[in-house]
Amino acid sequence: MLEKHLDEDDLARNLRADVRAGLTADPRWLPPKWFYDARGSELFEEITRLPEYYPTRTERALLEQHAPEIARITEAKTLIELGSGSSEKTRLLLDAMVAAGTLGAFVPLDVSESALAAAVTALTGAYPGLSVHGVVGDMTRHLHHLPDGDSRVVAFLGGTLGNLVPAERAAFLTALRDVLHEGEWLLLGAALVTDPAVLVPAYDDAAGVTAEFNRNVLHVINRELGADFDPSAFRHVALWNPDDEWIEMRLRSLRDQRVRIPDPGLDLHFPQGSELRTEISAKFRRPALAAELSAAGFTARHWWTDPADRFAVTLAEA
Ligand code: AVJ
Repeated sequence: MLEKHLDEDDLARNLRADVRAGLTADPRWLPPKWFYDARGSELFEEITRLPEYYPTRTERALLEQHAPEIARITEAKTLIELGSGSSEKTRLLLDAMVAAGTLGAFVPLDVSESALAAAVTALTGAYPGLSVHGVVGDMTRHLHHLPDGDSRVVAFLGGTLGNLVPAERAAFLTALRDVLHEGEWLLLGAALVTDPAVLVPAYDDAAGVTAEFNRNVLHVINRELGADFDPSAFRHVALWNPDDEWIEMRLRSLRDQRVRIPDPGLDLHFPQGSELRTEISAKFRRPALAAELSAAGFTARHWWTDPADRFAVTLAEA
């Protein structure tokens, strides 16, 4: 079943506020959550299969290796997943937790209703004994709608924490800690700082799928707010920011152009070469991540990485 905390109105209101704030700022920016309409979620799934995009397969290998141990340590009765998307990798956790005999419920939460509905249907069929309860919501606003319980594990995979800037991460982790009881768990997937020669192509693939994904946010704004962006007049840019240790995705205007967004009534000028930041994807180091978790009231208890040290799965106790 699906529980909805985002309807079309709420979505448009929220997008309008973000567009007003981000596109009138200097430099211009937009939050990455607006990539994920039905098309954007499909493009992201395509990204996860690209040769250059190592995070998904690296994390999957880690989960394959360690899911039984994670199930044993946590004795999860309820698995919650934030930003669940297709929940494809999560099946490894579900298999292990069902096999351990503890799990009764799975609660995926995502902003994309289409991706979530497909996942809930597939998982309900694949796990007949399990209660699968999808929540359409925004993880930065709707944590209080998650079901209460005991022995809950919150999975936050894929490196999505890196989409938030440090202050947002602190607020988010603290809010998450607040809805958990002592002894419950956060299972966090985090991409690690690694060679920019590996990082940058992961966000600028040869087939141009990430470029399409990036431009998709302009299609979303056109559809939801009646704007007249010409997405083909913006070029995809991905770069490594060594000071902040994050990947930035930007859209660069290919020509001097104006864009009209009727509601909130913006008339925007994009000089040729001007940029709009659409995503940050922060990469982490172990001590700093442990410190962030600890500042939010979690204790990092376990840490697993791949041989190349590009991705970590960590288990933190509330
Ligand atoms: C889904 C947020 C983890 O930051 O790597 C993939 C999104 N952006 N390619 C990431 C993304 C460009 C992805 N996350």
